[in-house]
Amino acid sequence: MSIELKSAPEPAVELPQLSRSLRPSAKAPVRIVHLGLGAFHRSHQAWYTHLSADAADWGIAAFTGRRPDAALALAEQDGLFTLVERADGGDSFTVVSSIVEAVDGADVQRLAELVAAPATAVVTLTITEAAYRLGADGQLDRTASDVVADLALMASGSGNPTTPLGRLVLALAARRTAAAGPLAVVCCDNLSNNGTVAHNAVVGMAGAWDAGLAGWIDANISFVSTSVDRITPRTTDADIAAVQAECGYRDNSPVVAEPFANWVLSGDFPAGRPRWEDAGAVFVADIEPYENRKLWLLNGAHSLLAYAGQLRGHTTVAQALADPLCLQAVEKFWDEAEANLSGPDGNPAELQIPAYRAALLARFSNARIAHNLAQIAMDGSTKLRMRAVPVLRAERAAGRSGAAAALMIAAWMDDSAAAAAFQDPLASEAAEANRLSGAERIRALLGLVDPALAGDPAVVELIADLCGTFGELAVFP
Ligand code: CS2
Repeated sequence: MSIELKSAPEPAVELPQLSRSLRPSAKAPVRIVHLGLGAFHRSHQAWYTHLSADAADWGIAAFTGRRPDAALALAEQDGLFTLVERADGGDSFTVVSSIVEAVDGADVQRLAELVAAPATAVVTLTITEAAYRLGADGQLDRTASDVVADLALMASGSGNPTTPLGRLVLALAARRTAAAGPLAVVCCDNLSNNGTVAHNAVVGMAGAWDAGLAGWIDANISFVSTSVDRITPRTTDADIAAVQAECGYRDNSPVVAEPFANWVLSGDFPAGRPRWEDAGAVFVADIEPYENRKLWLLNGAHSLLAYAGQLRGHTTVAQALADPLCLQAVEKFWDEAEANLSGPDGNPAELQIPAYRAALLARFSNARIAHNLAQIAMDGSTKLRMRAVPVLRAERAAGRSGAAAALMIAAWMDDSAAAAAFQDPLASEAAEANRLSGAERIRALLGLVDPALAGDPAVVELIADLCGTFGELAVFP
Protein backbone atom coordinates (compact mmCIF):
# COMPACT_ATOMS: atom_id res chain seq x y z
CA MET A 1 0.00 0.00 0.00
CA SER A 2 1.39 3.35 -0.88
CA ILE A 3 1.01 6.37 1.35
CA GLU A 4 0.25 9.64 -0.32
CA LEU A 5 2.08 12.53 1.32
CA LYS A 6 0.29 15.81 1.02
CA SER A 7 2.40 18.93 1.26
CA ALA A 8 1.20 22.52 1.56
CA PRO A 9 1.05 24.32 -1.81
CA GLU A 10 4.24 26.24 -2.51
CA PRO A 11 3.83 30.01 -2.17
CA ALA A 12 3.78 31.60 -5.64
CA VAL A 13 7.21 32.95 -6.49
CA GLU A 14 7.09 36.49 -7.76
CA LEU A 15 9.17 36.46 -10.95
CA PRO A 16 11.05 39.59 -12.03
CA GLN A 17 9.45 41.61 -14.83
CA LEU A 18 11.12 41.84 -18.23
CA SER A 19 13.16 45.06 -18.48
CA ARG A 20 16.42 46.32 -19.91
CA SER A 21 18.20 45.67 -16.63
CA LEU A 22 16.96 42.07 -16.58
CA ARG A 23 17.84 41.60 -20.26
CA PRO A 24 20.63 44.13 -20.87
CA SER A 25 20.18 45.78 -24.27
CA ALA A 26 21.16 49.28 -25.30
CA LYS A 27 18.45 51.67 -26.45
CA ALA A 28 18.95 52.66 -30.06
CA PRO A 29 18.26 56.34 -30.89
CA VAL A 30 14.76 57.01 -32.22
CA ARG A 31 14.86 57.14 -36.02
CA ILE A 32 11.53 55.44 -36.72
CA VAL A 33 8.17 56.69 -35.51
CA HIS A 34 5.31 54.21 -35.60
CA LEU A 35 1.58 54.90 -35.44
CA GLY A 36 -0.61 51.99 -34.35
CA LEU A 37 1.25 50.13 -31.61
CA GLY A 38 -0.45 46.74 -31.57
CA ALA A 39 0.44 43.07 -31.79
CA PHE A 40 1.05 43.13 -35.55
CA HIS A 41 3.51 46.02 -35.43
CA ARG A 42 5.48 44.15 -32.80
CA SER A 43 5.53 40.77 -34.59
CA HIS A 44 6.38 42.39 -37.91
CA GLN A 45 8.11 45.77 -38.33
CA ALA A 46 9.61 45.80 -34.80
CA TRP A 47 10.91 42.24 -35.30
CA TYR A 48 12.41 43.06 -38.76
CA THR A 49 14.12 46.12 -37.26
CA HIS A 50 15.41 44.07 -34.31
CA LEU A 51 17.02 41.59 -36.71
CA SER A 52 18.64 44.20 -38.98
CA ALA A 53 22.44 44.27 -38.81
CA ASP A 54 22.29 48.01 -38.03
CA ALA A 55 19.62 47.64 -35.32
CA ALA A 56 21.81 49.60 -32.89
CA ASP A 57 21.17 52.73 -35.01
CA TRP A 58 17.42 52.35 -35.43
CA GLY A 59 15.15 52.74 -32.42
CA ILE A 60 11.36 52.88 -32.78
CA ALA A 61 9.07 55.26 -30.90
CA ALA A 62 5.68 53.57 -31.13
CA PHE A 63 2.37 55.37 -30.50
CA THR A 64 -0.92 53.63 -29.70
CA GLY A 65 -4.20 54.45 -31.43
CA ARG A 66 -7.37 54.91 -29.42
CA ARG A 67 -6.28 53.60 -26.04
CA PRO A 68 -3.02 54.08 -24.11
CA ASP A 69 -2.97 50.53 -22.61
CA ALA A 70 -0.45 48.91 -24.94
CA ALA A 71 1.96 51.82 -24.48
CA LEU A 72 1.63 51.76 -20.70
CA ALA A 73 2.26 48.02 -20.51
CA LEU A 74 5.27 48.21 -22.82
CA ALA A 75 6.75 51.31 -21.19
CA GLU A 76 6.85 49.36 -17.89
CA GLN A 77 9.25 46.97 -19.63
CA ASP A 78 11.43 49.65 -21.29
CA GLY A 79 9.81 48.69 -24.62
CA LEU A 80 10.99 45.05 -24.44
CA PHE A 81 8.60 42.23 -25.23
CA THR A 82 8.77 38.53 -26.02
CA LEU A 83 7.87 37.31 -29.48
CA VAL A 84 6.52 33.78 -29.28
CA GLU A 85 6.89 32.07 -32.64
CA ARG A 86 4.26 29.35 -32.55
CA ALA A 87 4.82 26.48 -34.94
CA ASP A 88 2.87 23.22 -35.15
CA GLY A 89 5.75 21.54 -33.38
CA GLY A 90 6.30 24.02 -30.53
CA ASP A 91 7.12 27.56 -29.43
CA SER A 92 10.32 29.58 -29.59
CA PHE A 93 10.89 32.82 -27.69
CA THR A 94 12.82 35.99 -28.66
CA VAL A 95 13.11 39.21 -26.67
CA VAL A 96 12.66 42.06 -29.18
CA SER A 97 14.41 45.31 -28.25
CA SER A 98 13.82 47.71 -31.17
CA ILE A 99 10.98 49.66 -29.51
CA VAL A 100 12.72 52.24 -27.33
CA GLU A 101 9.77 54.46 -26.52
CA ALA A 102 6.11 53.46 -26.18
CA VAL A 103 3.75 56.40 -26.09
CA ASP A 104 0.03 57.03 -25.64
CA GLY A 105 -1.28 58.10 -29.07
CA ALA A 106 -3.07 61.03 -27.43
CA ASP A 107 0.33 62.59 -26.71
CA VAL A 108 0.34 64.48 -30.00
CA GLN A 109 2.97 66.90 -28.73
CA ARG A 110 5.52 64.07 -28.33
CA LEU A 111 4.58 62.75 -31.76
CA ALA A 112 5.15 66.16 -33.34
CA GLU A 113 8.47 66.54 -31.50
CA LEU A 114 9.75 63.19 -32.74
CA VAL A 115 8.50 63.54 -36.32
CA ALA A 116 10.07 67.03 -36.44
CA ALA A 117 13.46 65.71 -35.24
CA PRO A 118 16.03 65.63 -38.08
CA ALA A 119 17.18 62.14 -36.96
CA THR A 120 13.74 60.68 -37.72
CA ALA A 121 13.89 59.08 -41.16
CA VAL A 122 10.89 56.76 -41.32
CA VAL A 123 7.26 56.81 -40.15
CA THR A 124 5.55 53.41 -40.28
CA LEU A 125 1.78 52.95 -40.07
CA THR A 126 -0.49 50.12 -38.93
CA ILE A 127 -3.60 52.15 -38.26
CA THR A 128 -6.09 49.64 -39.82
CA GLU A 129 -7.55 49.72 -43.32
CA ALA A 130 -10.61 51.65 -42.21
CA ALA A 131 -8.57 54.49 -40.65
CA TYR A 132 -7.58 55.92 -44.05
CA ARG A 133 -11.20 57.05 -44.37
CA LEU A 134 -11.21 56.61 -48.10
CA GLY A 135 -14.50 56.74 -49.91
CA ALA A 136 -15.30 54.29 -52.70
CA ASP A 137 -13.61 56.83 -55.10
CA GLY A 138 -10.21 56.30 -53.44
CA GLN A 139 -10.06 59.82 -51.98
CA LEU A 140 -10.37 60.96 -48.37
CA ASP A 141 -13.98 61.05 -47.26
CA ARG A 142 -14.10 64.58 -45.89
CA THR A 143 -17.62 63.99 -44.63
CA ALA A 144 -16.62 61.17 -42.22
CA SER A 145 -17.60 62.46 -38.78
CA ASP A 146 -14.18 62.00 -37.16
CA VAL A 147 -12.44 63.68 -40.13
CA VAL A 148 -14.84 66.63 -39.84
CA ALA A 149 -14.24 66.84 -36.08
CA ASP A 150 -10.44 66.73 -36.45
CA LEU A 151 -10.42 69.35 -39.21
CA ALA A 152 -12.49 71.65 -36.99
CA LEU A 153 -10.07 71.12 -34.07
CA MET A 154 -7.06 71.74 -36.29
CA ALA A 155 -8.58 74.87 -37.83
CA SER A 156 -9.39 76.37 -34.45
CA GLY A 157 -6.15 75.20 -32.84
CA SER A 158 -8.26 74.41 -29.79
CA GLY A 159 -7.32 70.79 -29.21
CA ASN A 160 -5.49 67.75 -30.46
CA PRO A 161 -6.78 65.64 -33.33
CA THR A 162 -8.01 62.15 -32.44
CA THR A 163 -7.63 60.32 -35.76
CA PRO A 164 -4.24 58.88 -36.72
CA LEU A 165 -4.43 60.88 -39.97
CA GLY A 166 -5.03 64.16 -38.15
CA ARG A 167 -2.22 63.42 -35.71
CA LEU A 168 0.21 62.55 -38.50
CA VAL A 169 -0.67 65.68 -40.48
CA LEU A 170 -0.06 67.84 -37.42
CA ALA A 171 3.29 66.13 -36.83
CA LEU A 172 4.32 66.61 -40.47
CA ALA A 173 3.44 70.29 -40.13
CA ALA A 174 5.90 70.42 -37.22
CA ARG A 175 8.59 68.83 -39.40
CA ARG A 176 7.96 71.41 -42.09
CA THR A 177 8.27 74.23 -39.54
CA ALA A 178 11.49 72.69 -38.19
CA ALA A 179 12.86 72.43 -41.76
CA ALA A 180 13.94 68.88 -40.86
CA GLY A 181 13.73 67.67 -44.46
CA PRO A 182 12.23 64.69 -46.24
CA LEU A 183 11.33 61.32 -44.77
CA ALA A 184 9.51 58.16 -45.79
CA VAL A 185 6.00 57.19 -44.67
CA VAL A 186 5.64 53.41 -44.92
CA CYS A 187 2.09 52.12 -44.95
CA CYS A 188 1.84 48.61 -43.46
CA ASP A 189 -1.92 48.16 -43.68
CA ASN A 190 -3.55 45.59 -45.96
CA LEU A 191 -4.65 47.86 -48.80
CA SER A 192 -3.82 47.69 -52.49
CA ASN A 193 -1.43 50.45 -53.50
CA ASN A 194 -1.16 51.28 -49.84
CA GLY A 195 1.52 53.94 -50.46
CA THR A 196 -0.88 55.80 -52.75
CA VAL A 197 -3.73 55.30 -50.31
CA ALA A 198 -1.65 56.75 -47.48
CA HIS A 199 -0.59 59.62 -49.73
CA ASN A 200 -4.17 60.44 -50.74
CA ALA A 201 -5.41 60.25 -47.17
CA VAL A 202 -2.59 62.35 -45.66
CA VAL A 203 -2.50 64.94 -48.44
CA GLY A 204 -6.32 65.04 -48.49
CA MET A 205 -6.41 65.79 -44.76
CA ALA A 206 -3.53 68.27 -44.95
CA GLY A 207 -5.05 70.05 -47.96
CA ALA A 208 -8.36 70.50 -46.18
CA TRP A 209 -6.46 72.30 -43.40
CA ASP A 210 -3.57 74.10 -45.07
CA ALA A 211 -2.90 73.95 -48.83
CA GLY A 212 0.74 74.99 -48.32
CA LEU A 213 1.33 71.98 -46.08
CA ALA A 214 -0.20 69.64 -48.66
CA GLY A 215 2.25 71.01 -51.25
CA TRP A 216 5.18 70.58 -48.84
CA ILE A 217 4.17 66.96 -48.15
CA ASP A 218 3.96 66.25 -51.87
CA ALA A 219 7.45 67.64 -52.40
CA ASN A 220 9.15 66.12 -49.33
CA ILE A 221 7.45 62.97 -48.14
CA SER A 222 7.97 59.65 -49.90
CA PHE A 223 5.05 57.24 -49.53
CA VAL A 224 6.40 53.69 -49.68
CA SER A 225 4.07 50.83 -50.65
CA THR A 226 4.42 47.51 -48.87
CA SER A 227 2.89 44.09 -48.68
CA VAL A 228 3.06 42.84 -45.09
CA ASP A 229 2.40 39.33 -43.87
CA ARG A 230 2.47 37.54 -40.55
CA ILE A 231 -0.51 35.94 -38.86
CA THR A 232 -0.68 37.48 -35.39
CA PRO A 233 -3.74 36.73 -33.26
CA ARG A 234 -4.55 38.72 -30.13
CA THR A 235 -2.46 37.82 -27.09
CA THR A 236 -4.38 35.86 -24.46
CA ASP A 237 -3.86 35.34 -20.71
CA ALA A 238 -2.72 31.79 -21.52
CA ASP A 239 0.03 33.24 -23.75
CA ILE A 240 1.20 35.48 -20.90
CA ALA A 241 1.28 32.45 -18.57
CA ALA A 242 3.19 30.37 -21.15
CA VAL A 243 5.93 33.01 -21.46
CA GLN A 244 6.20 33.24 -17.68
CA ALA A 245 6.53 29.46 -17.38
CA GLU A 246 9.06 29.10 -20.19
CA CYS A 247 11.17 32.23 -19.83
CA GLY A 248 11.33 32.68 -16.06
CA TYR A 249 10.27 36.33 -16.11
CA ARG A 250 6.98 38.21 -16.21
CA ASP A 251 6.09 39.79 -19.53
CA ASN A 252 2.75 41.59 -19.62
CA SER A 253 3.04 42.28 -23.36
CA PRO A 254 4.17 39.17 -25.20
CA VAL A 255 3.04 38.69 -28.78
CA VAL A 256 2.32 35.37 -30.46
CA ALA A 257 2.78 34.89 -34.20
CA GLU A 258 3.30 32.16 -36.74
CA PRO A 259 6.96 31.49 -37.70
CA PHE A 260 6.32 32.72 -41.27
CA ALA A 261 6.90 36.41 -42.05
CA ASN A 262 7.05 38.34 -45.30
CA TRP A 263 7.63 42.00 -46.20
CA VAL A 264 7.82 43.37 -49.73
CA LEU A 265 8.52 47.11 -50.12
CA SER A 266 8.64 49.53 -53.02
CA GLY A 267 9.62 53.20 -52.87
CA ASP A 268 12.26 55.69 -51.78
CA PHE A 269 13.73 56.32 -48.36
CA PRO A 270 15.15 59.84 -48.70
CA ALA A 271 16.57 59.90 -45.16
CA GLY A 272 17.71 56.27 -45.02
CA ARG A 273 16.28 53.09 -43.49
CA PRO A 274 17.35 50.04 -41.48
CA ARG A 275 18.75 47.02 -43.34
CA TRP A 276 15.43 45.18 -43.12
CA GLU A 277 16.66 42.88 -45.89
CA ASP A 278 18.88 41.23 -43.26
CA ALA A 279 15.68 39.81 -41.78
CA GLY A 280 14.32 38.78 -45.19
CA ALA A 281 12.50 41.92 -46.40
CA VAL A 282 12.46 42.25 -50.18
CA PHE A 283 12.67 45.53 -52.13
CA VAL A 284 11.03 45.50 -55.57
CA ALA A 285 10.29 47.98 -58.35
CA ASP A 286 6.74 46.77 -59.02
CA ILE A 287 4.83 45.74 -55.93
CA GLU A 288 1.36 45.19 -57.38
CA PRO A 289 1.70 41.49 -58.26
CA TYR A 290 2.92 40.64 -54.74
CA GLU A 291 0.29 42.83 -53.14
CA ASN A 292 -2.52 41.21 -55.11
CA ARG A 293 -1.23 37.73 -54.40
CA LYS A 294 -1.26 38.42 -50.66
CA LEU A 295 -4.46 40.50 -50.48
CA TRP A 296 -6.52 38.15 -52.64
CA LEU A 297 -5.17 34.74 -51.66
CA LEU A 298 -4.41 35.23 -47.96
CA ASN A 299 -6.65 38.10 -46.87
CA GLY A 300 -9.44 37.15 -49.31
CA ALA A 301 -9.55 33.61 -47.94
CA HIS A 302 -9.42 35.01 -44.41
CA SER A 303 -12.48 37.19 -44.97
CA LEU A 304 -14.36 34.38 -46.68
CA LEU A 305 -13.57 32.04 -43.77
CA ALA A 306 -14.49 34.76 -41.26
CA TYR A 307 -18.01 35.28 -42.60
CA ALA A 308 -18.74 31.75 -43.82
CA GLY A 309 -17.10 30.21 -40.75
CA GLN A 310 -19.07 32.27 -38.24
CA LEU A 311 -22.32 31.52 -40.05
CA ARG A 312 -21.41 27.83 -39.75
CA GLY A 313 -20.75 28.17 -36.01
CA HIS A 314 -16.93 28.15 -36.05
CA THR A 315 -14.66 30.37 -33.97
CA THR A 316 -11.17 30.11 -35.45
CA VAL A 317 -9.58 30.00 -38.89
CA ALA A 318 -8.30 26.45 -38.35
CA GLN A 319 -11.80 25.25 -37.39
CA ALA A 320 -13.42 26.93 -40.38
CA LEU A 321 -10.85 25.50 -42.79
CA ALA A 322 -11.56 22.00 -41.48
CA ASP A 323 -15.21 22.43 -42.61
CA PRO A 324 -15.45 21.04 -46.17
CA LEU A 325 -18.05 23.64 -47.22
CA CYS A 326 -15.75 26.50 -46.19
CA LEU A 327 -12.67 24.85 -47.69
CA GLN A 328 -14.44 24.34 -50.99
CA ALA A 329 -15.49 28.00 -51.07
CA VAL A 330 -11.88 29.06 -50.42
CA GLU A 331 -10.50 26.81 -53.18
CA LYS A 332 -13.06 28.16 -55.66
CA PHE A 333 -12.24 31.74 -54.70
CA TRP A 334 -8.53 31.01 -55.09
CA ASP A 335 -9.18 29.61 -58.61
CA GLU A 336 -10.92 32.86 -59.57
CA ALA A 337 -8.21 35.01 -57.98
CA GLU A 338 -5.41 33.00 -59.57
CA ALA A 339 -6.92 33.43 -63.04
CA ASN A 340 -6.43 37.19 -62.61
CA LEU A 341 -2.96 37.30 -61.05
CA SER A 342 -0.20 38.37 -63.38
CA GLY A 343 3.35 38.23 -62.13
CA PRO A 344 6.15 40.80 -62.31
CA ASP A 345 6.90 41.57 -65.98
CA GLY A 346 3.72 39.69 -66.85
CA ASN A 347 5.18 36.36 -65.73
CA PRO A 348 2.74 34.65 -63.32
CA ALA A 349 5.18 31.75 -62.76
CA GLU A 350 7.32 34.15 -60.67
CA LEU A 351 4.53 34.25 -58.08
CA GLN A 352 4.67 30.47 -57.50
CA ILE A 353 0.95 30.33 -56.89
CA PRO A 354 0.59 26.55 -56.35
CA ALA A 355 3.27 26.60 -53.64
CA TYR A 356 1.77 29.79 -52.15
CA ARG A 357 -1.68 28.16 -51.96
CA ALA A 358 -0.27 25.00 -50.40
CA ALA A 359 1.65 27.06 -47.84
CA LEU A 360 -1.51 29.02 -46.98
CA LEU A 361 -3.44 25.80 -46.30
CA ALA A 362 -0.68 24.75 -43.91
CA ARG A 363 -0.51 28.18 -42.25
CA PHE A 364 -4.28 28.39 -41.80
CA SER A 365 -4.44 24.87 -40.36
CA ASN A 366 -1.89 25.62 -37.63
CA ALA A 367 -4.31 24.79 -34.82
CA ARG A 368 -1.88 26.08 -32.18
CA ILE A 369 -2.57 29.61 -33.48
CA ALA A 370 -6.09 30.44 -32.32
CA HIS A 371 -6.88 33.12 -34.90
CA ASN A 372 -10.38 34.33 -34.15
CA LEU A 373 -12.77 34.76 -37.06
CA ALA A 374 -14.46 37.66 -35.21
CA GLN A 375 -11.16 39.60 -35.28
CA ILE A 376 -10.83 39.14 -39.05
CA ALA A 377 -14.53 39.86 -39.70
CA MET A 378 -14.24 43.46 -38.43
CA ASP A 379 -14.35 46.39 -40.89
CA GLY A 380 -15.63 44.22 -43.74
CA SER A 381 -16.99 47.08 -45.86
CA THR A 382 -13.43 48.38 -46.24
CA LYS A 383 -11.68 45.01 -46.43
CA LEU A 384 -13.97 43.57 -49.13
CA ARG A 385 -13.05 46.44 -51.45
CA MET A 386 -9.52 45.03 -51.49
CA ARG A 387 -10.24 41.34 -51.12
CA ALA A 388 -13.40 40.50 -53.10
CA VAL A 389 -14.25 43.42 -55.39
CA PRO A 390 -11.15 43.38 -57.65
CA VAL A 391 -11.54 39.64 -58.29
CA LEU A 392 -15.28 39.96 -58.92
CA ARG A 393 -14.71 42.85 -61.33
CA ALA A 394 -11.91 41.04 -63.17
CA GLU A 395 -13.95 37.87 -63.51
CA ARG A 396 -16.94 39.73 -64.92
CA ALA A 397 -14.73 41.71 -67.29
CA ALA A 398 -13.47 38.34 -68.58
CA GLY A 399 -17.06 37.25 -69.21
CA ARG A 400 -17.26 34.91 -66.22
CA SER A 401 -19.68 35.09 -63.27
CA GLY A 402 -17.25 35.75 -60.37
CA ALA A 403 -19.54 33.62 -58.20
CA ALA A 404 -16.82 32.68 -55.69
CA ALA A 405 -15.87 36.31 -55.04
CA ALA A 406 -19.57 37.22 -54.94
CA LEU A 407 -20.07 34.49 -52.33
CA MET A 408 -17.64 36.27 -50.00
CA ILE A 409 -19.77 39.42 -50.27
CA ALA A 410 -22.99 37.44 -49.77
CA ALA A 411 -21.58 35.82 -46.61
CA TRP A 412 -20.58 39.27 -45.32
CA MET A 413 -24.17 40.42 -45.92
CA ASP A 414 -25.60 37.43 -44.05
CA ASP A 415 -23.17 38.13 -41.23
CA SER A 416 -24.08 41.82 -41.12
CA ALA A 417 -27.61 40.84 -40.13
CA ALA A 418 -26.26 39.85 -36.70
CA ALA A 419 -26.21 43.50 -35.76
CA ALA A 420 -24.92 43.16 -32.19
CA ALA A 421 -21.61 41.57 -33.15
CA PHE A 422 -21.13 43.44 -36.42
CA GLN A 423 -18.19 45.85 -36.16
CA ASP A 424 -17.70 48.13 -39.13
CA PRO A 425 -17.13 51.83 -39.80
CA LEU A 426 -20.42 51.66 -41.75
CA ALA A 427 -22.27 49.59 -39.13
CA SER A 428 -25.17 52.03 -38.81
CA GLU A 429 -25.56 52.30 -42.59
CA ALA A 430 -25.49 48.48 -42.76
CA ALA A 431 -28.16 48.30 -40.05
CA GLU A 432 -30.33 50.68 -42.11
CA ALA A 433 -29.80 48.56 -45.23
CA ASN A 434 -30.71 45.43 -43.29
CA ARG A 435 -34.15 46.92 -42.57
CA LEU A 436 -34.91 46.63 -46.29
CA SER A 437 -35.64 43.32 -47.94
CA GLY A 438 -35.00 41.38 -51.14
CA ALA A 439 -32.98 42.99 -53.93
CA GLU A 440 -33.29 46.41 -52.30
CA ARG A 441 -31.43 45.16 -49.24
CA ILE A 442 -28.70 43.56 -51.35
CA ARG A 443 -28.30 46.74 -53.43
CA ALA A 444 -28.04 48.93 -50.35
CA LEU A 445 -25.48 46.69 -48.64
CA LEU A 446 -23.44 46.31 -51.83
CA GLY A 447 -23.49 50.07 -52.25
CA LEU A 448 -21.52 50.35 -48.99
CA VAL A 449 -18.76 48.23 -50.50
CA ASP A 450 -18.86 49.34 -54.13
CA PRO A 451 -21.52 51.69 -55.53
CA ALA A 452 -20.70 50.81 -59.15
CA LEU A 453 -21.29 47.09 -58.59
CA ALA A 454 -24.51 47.94 -56.76
CA GLY A 455 -25.69 49.60 -59.96
CA ASP A 456 -25.34 46.33 -61.88
CA PRO A 457 -28.63 44.35 -61.57
CA ALA A 458 -26.91 41.12 -62.66
CA VAL A 459 -24.42 41.35 -59.77
CA VAL A 460 -27.20 42.18 -57.31
CA GLU A 461 -29.13 39.10 -58.51
CA LEU A 462 -26.04 36.89 -58.31
CA ILE A 463 -25.34 37.93 -54.73
CA ALA A 464 -29.02 37.63 -53.75
CA ASP A 465 -28.98 34.01 -54.98
CA LEU A 466 -25.83 33.26 -52.97
CA CYS A 467 -27.10 34.69 -49.68
CA GLY A 468 -27.95 31.98 -47.18
CA THR A 469 -25.35 29.53 -48.58
CA PHE A 470 -23.74 29.13 -45.16
CA GLY A 471 -26.89 29.63 -43.10
CA GLU A 472 -28.07 32.71 -41.30
CA LEU A 473 -26.91 34.03 -37.96
CA ALA A 474 -29.96 36.00 -37.03
CA VAL A 475 -32.84 37.75 -38.63
CA PHE A 476 -32.53 41.48 -38.27
CA PRO A 477 -35.46 42.87 -36.21
C1 CS2 B 1 -6.45 39.40 -41.44
C2 CS2 B 1 -5.02 39.97 -41.43
O1 CS2 B 1 -7.58 40.52 -39.70
C3 CS2 B 1 -7.45 40.41 -40.93
O2 CS2 B 1 -8.14 41.04 -41.72
O3 CS2 B 1 -6.75 38.99 -42.73
O4 CS2 B 1 -4.74 40.63 -40.25
C4 CS2 B 1 -3.98 38.86 -41.67
O5 CS2 B 1 -3.91 37.98 -40.58
C5 CS2 B 1 -2.63 39.43 -41.92
O6 CS2 B 1 -2.68 40.30 -43.02
C6 CS2 B 1 -1.61 38.32 -42.15
O7 CS2 B 1 -0.46 38.83 -42.65
